[in-house]
Amino acid sequence: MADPEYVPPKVWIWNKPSGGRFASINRPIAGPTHEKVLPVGRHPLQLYSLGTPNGVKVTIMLEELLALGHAGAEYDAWLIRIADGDQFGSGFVAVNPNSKIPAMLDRSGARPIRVFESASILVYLAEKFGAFLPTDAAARAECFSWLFWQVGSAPYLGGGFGHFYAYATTKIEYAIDRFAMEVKRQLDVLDRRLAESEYVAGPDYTIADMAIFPWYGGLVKGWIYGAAEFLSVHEYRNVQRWADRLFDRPAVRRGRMVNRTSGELASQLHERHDARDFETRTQDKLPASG
Ligand SMILES: N[C@@H](CCC(=O)N[C@@H](CS)C(=O)NCC(=O)O)C(=O)O
Repeated sequence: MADPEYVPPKVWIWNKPSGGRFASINRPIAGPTHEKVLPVGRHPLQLYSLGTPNGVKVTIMLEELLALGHAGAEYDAWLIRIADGDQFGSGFVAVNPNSKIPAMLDRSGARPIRVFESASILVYLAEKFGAFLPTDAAARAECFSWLFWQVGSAPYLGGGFGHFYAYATTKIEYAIDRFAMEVKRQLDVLDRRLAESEYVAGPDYTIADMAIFPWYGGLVKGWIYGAAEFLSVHEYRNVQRWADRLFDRPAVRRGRMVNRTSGELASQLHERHDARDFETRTQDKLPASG
């Protein structure tokens, strides 16, 4: 139930931290908070990101493109620590005025091209390399429909369910019920689709799968929010089958390691500048920093 004591004032003002896990980075204004130039590596693509579900969509795509032999998809992945406010540095804001990871610079042409919003980056890369996006009109439309289904749905999962179930300082039954209901409905949408189709957009693996997997695959595998039991995710058998299949792909496994800062040290590759980094530069292989 809503807090009976709280009566919203006539005009909302920012006079206290929002509370919850991300209180230190939440603010009601955009723009940079400090000057900071972004690093640039030697590869055509520069990625500024973190290994969250939104970040992982892009690193999976880049690893898949490289696995297909697209050398032009070589990339430097730089770590943006959002809990430290790196997304508010002037260099980052110039690449993404929305101050959220992931953000990418394509430096392969005469002038750098900035791309932000994870789905936009997926479409950009799919078009640039002619991969993981069907060309047939009907199949392409289906792929975009599911891709944008993810874009519209995941905020209910992350900002709604995940926030109130896992991060909020108080457990509000009304909010958790509302978003658990919606997330279970979304899982059922996906489960029914995957009962009739091998991959989300049809018989082929596409950017729609790459976008949906880190969120909904992560949820049914218990990787995000620790809510597998609460949401009875075992019920979504087709989503489970699909998630297992994606997780079997070496590029997906590599993509999940890039810019990752939690979990087993061997699974964390904070920055990726070379394909060999997966073997030599995971956190278990680097000297512990003071
Ligand atoms: N719709 C955006 C969402 C990106 C997003 O929410 N990124 C989060 C991490 S997963 C972030 O950077 N948060 C930092 C902040 O809110 O200050 C996308 O898909 O790229």
